[in-house]
Amino acid sequence: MDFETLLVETVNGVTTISLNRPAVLNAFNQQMNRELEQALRSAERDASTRVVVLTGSGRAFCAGQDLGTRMAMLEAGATPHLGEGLRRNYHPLLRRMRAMPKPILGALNGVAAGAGAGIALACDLRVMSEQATLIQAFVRVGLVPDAGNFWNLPRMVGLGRAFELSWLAEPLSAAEAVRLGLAVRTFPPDRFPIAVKELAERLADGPPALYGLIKRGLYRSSSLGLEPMLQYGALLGDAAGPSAMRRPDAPAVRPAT
Ligand code: LHQ
Repeated sequence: MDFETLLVETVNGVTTISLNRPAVLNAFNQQMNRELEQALRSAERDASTRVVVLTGSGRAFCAGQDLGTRMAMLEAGATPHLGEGLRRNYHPLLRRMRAMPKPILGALNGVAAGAGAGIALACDLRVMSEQATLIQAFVRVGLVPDAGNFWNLPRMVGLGRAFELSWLAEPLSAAEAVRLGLAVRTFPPDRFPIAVKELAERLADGPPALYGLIKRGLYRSSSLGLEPMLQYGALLGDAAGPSAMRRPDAPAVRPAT
């Protein structure tokens, strides 16, 4: 499938989707929202994709909503409806990322701001180039955070840090992002592509059905109490045995003696 705003390639079970509007730091226009949703849908269906890497072309990951497009709309007399833009352009994308049973690795090669930070935090895990930053930029442009940030950010960093990041809108360094648990590893910029490839291929080598079940369990844990989560975990446990054995090259699962 060819896209105007994305580069997509699949190698060794890893589908890399690069946001590709580098002149505007990969800011989202409606077309990129739509194309990203399509690319994720086709990666989900594609049997040769075991892991998705989401990254950016050029020096940024994503600078959020394209403010140029937004200014042009305002100048043309359009009334800003943030909620409608979020419902139409971002929510389908965020739902698709959450529902996809395959791992999504966010490879933050550079700055992730506003809705770009929202999409980054909606990946299942993140690695960052040492020069990358995360910015909850919304208040700088008169907006409240969303595109998933309201849900993900406080769960990841706790309420105090979520207030600090959202109100002060300062760039958070990669090292600090790892310290707060927002990213799992940093790599020097010159090693970033190869380090991302190695990690993604390691994930692609893992048991896909188990990874999918673990993804469901971990996300469900954010909204369930202990007892329902124990029950849900047991259901996932039941599902895990046969699913683990579905992979032809998986070692045989033997009952514990
Ligand atoms: C951009 C952008 C950009 C267009 C840099 N758009 N061109 C959700 C849903 C619905 C509606 C509205 O909003 C939302 C939520 C949002 O995401 S609102 C947008 C939130 N994002 C921001 O506020 C970030 C705006 N950008 C920046 O603060 C800076 O560009 C950062 C800190 C990301 C990078 O700074 P620098 O490294 O100094 O780069 P730069 O500022 O020089 O930008 C390079 C070029 O990219 C420049 O164009 P030019 O033609 O002068 O080279 C910028 O105009 C363009 N650009 N962000 N969001």
